[in-house]
Formats: sequence, C-alpha cells, structure tokens
Amino acid sequence: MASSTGEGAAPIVLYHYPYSPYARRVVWYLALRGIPYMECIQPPFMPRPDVEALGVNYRRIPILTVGRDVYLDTRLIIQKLEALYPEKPRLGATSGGDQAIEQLLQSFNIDGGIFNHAFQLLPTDLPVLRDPVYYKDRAEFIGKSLTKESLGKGRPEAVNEMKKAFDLFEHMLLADGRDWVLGSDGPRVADIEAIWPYHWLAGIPGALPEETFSPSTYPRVYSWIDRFQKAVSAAKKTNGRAERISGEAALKLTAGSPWNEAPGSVDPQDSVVVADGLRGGDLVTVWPTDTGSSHRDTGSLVSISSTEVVIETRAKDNAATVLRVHAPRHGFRVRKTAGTTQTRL
Ligand SMILES: N[C@@H](CCC(=O)N[C@@H](CS)C(=O)NCC(=O)O)C(=O)O
Repeated sequence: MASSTGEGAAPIVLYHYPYSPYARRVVWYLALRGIPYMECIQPPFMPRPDVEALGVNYRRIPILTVGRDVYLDTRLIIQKLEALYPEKPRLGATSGGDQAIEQLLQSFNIDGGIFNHAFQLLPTDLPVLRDPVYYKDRAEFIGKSLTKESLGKGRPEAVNEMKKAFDLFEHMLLADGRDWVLGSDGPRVADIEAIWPYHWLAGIPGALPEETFSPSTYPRVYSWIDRFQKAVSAAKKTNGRAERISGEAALKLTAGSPWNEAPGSVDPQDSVVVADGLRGGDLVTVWPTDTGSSHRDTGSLVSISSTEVVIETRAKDNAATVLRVHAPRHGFRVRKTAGTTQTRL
C-alpha cells in the first residue's frame, strides 16, 4: 500500500505535455484533490531523453513518479493517487454500483475505441498535424501506417461513433438533470473517466462538426463540460499550479527520494506466474499491448498480482539509482525475458 501521508511525503513528478488528453486526466485529478506535484514537460514526439534518463523505455504520456516508484498508465496512476494523502477526501466511488459505473466508463472510453474515434476527428490543419514528423512518430506508436489522408478518411465514421457516445450521456446518464455522472455534489473520478475525450474534442475548433454537436443539440453534455472545467479551474486557483522542473532536476529528486510503497509479492497462483514459472527476482519484460507496444521495459520482478506488475530497474546513466516501475496488468503483457534464468539485479 502507498505510504505517503502528505507532510514530508515522497515528491510527485508528472511527465507530460499539456495537450495530451490522457495526461489531463491526471492533471485534473491532482487539481481536484489538491495534491501538490511537479511537472516535467515532454516533447510531443520521441525521443524523450528525460524519460530515457529514468531508465524507462515505455513511450506513452503521462508517466508519474512518486519518490522512486514510477507509475505507467493513467488507469493505475489515478488508482495510486487515490491511496495518497488520506486526509484529503477521495474522489473514487465507494459503493459497488458506483464503482462498477466508474470502471465501465473507463473501459468505454479507453478500451471501447472512443479515444481512437476522437483521434480521427482531429482537424488535419492543426499545427501539429501539419508536421510530417508527427505521422512517422505516431505510425510507430500505433504499429501501422498513418498519413494525413488516412486520418481524414476515418472522419465520417468517427462522427457517427461520437454521436452515439454523446447520446449516451445526453439521453441516458445525464438525462435526469444531474450535475455529475454519479449524482454527487462535485466532480469525482467517475466524471474524469467519463468526460475526457469529449472535453478534449469540444476544446478543439473544427473537431466536432457544428451541425451535429453544439450546446443546443447536446445541452446537458456541453454544460457538464463547462461545469467540470470551472471546477478544475477553481481548484487550480485554490491549490496553486504545479512547479515546472527540468528532466535533470526530476531525476536528481527521484534518485534522492524514498520509496512510495513497500514491495509486494509474487502471487503464486497467478495464471501467468504459473504458465511462465515466474519467481521474484526473475528478469521479466513488460509492455502495453494496444499502443506503444515496441517500447518494452525489462527488470527484476518485484511483485505481480491480478491488477499490477512491478519490476526493479536502474536509471540510465546511474546504475546506483534503483527504481521500481509499476504497470497495470490490464492492457499490459508480462513475460520472462527470453534466454534468462533467475537473476537478481
Ligand atoms: N492507456 C494509456 C494511454 C496513454 C496514451 O495513449 N497517451 C498518448 C498521449 S495522449 C501517447 O502517449 N501518445 C504517444 C506519445 O505521446 O508518444 C494511459 O491511460 O495512460
């Protein structure tokens, strides 16, 4: 379990770039919970030397470090942040029914393809989408070719998919006039899980065709987005903005920090542990299976459960700096590193 309690807690650094819709999920969470953190701004394309310096090959944004623990994927990051600062009210659902809605909303937007449809709606005249480097970089990221033309071609279908998603919120989840998806008195994790692709698109002129998407066709969705933005802006005003630090400063800070968590254990009954004959200390490789799959991290297995895998790695140019990289099991693969027997780092 996470051990930080606020005062003197392990420092938090968010590696991100501000227009990443996934990163915003974490920025919003940190703001709404009033958790202090630092940010290390990354370029929108590879290479990312600051992340490499941590000894991390994973290429997706965001990445969060809490002390010497490195967390991959916003789904795990938000869950881990919930465990920090117990004196501050948590934002996650507590009843079984609400927790199920929160998780289903997460799957709907991330696994259900909404993000991919949202991506297809980006106007190809956005400055970043005029840069040929972008297409080369993102083709590597998605593992297939990507061109300005192929992006444009996907638009009509994506408009229809997005309409279906807007309908779900307008005519079902928010239909009774509630302010927040779980009927709470303020935004919760469920709202973050629900809102991010729509908030992102609504903020990019030309992404959503106005004849289909507008405050008059979807009044509940647009006022929810507006309300959410106001709540985040107010929280940022109250809690102050993140301090920006360089990659060098972030690495130094991380290297000199305590662990955020005590190490867990290897679940002997886990089906991958059984199939691969894994034991603590084995060299394993971990990677995401949907995007950025060619960027894999190898390290000594610290723990594995049905929800999380943790490996011990070392900073790139400083072998004395040991870090623990945490990834969720969902959407990630763990395999014994080919040609190795049990080894301790
Ligand atoms: N499932 C991941 C997805 C993260 C993701 O796809 N992030 C995008 C940025 S919004 C990314 O990394 N794009 C490629 C890149 O920036 O290199 C998460 O929840 O963190």
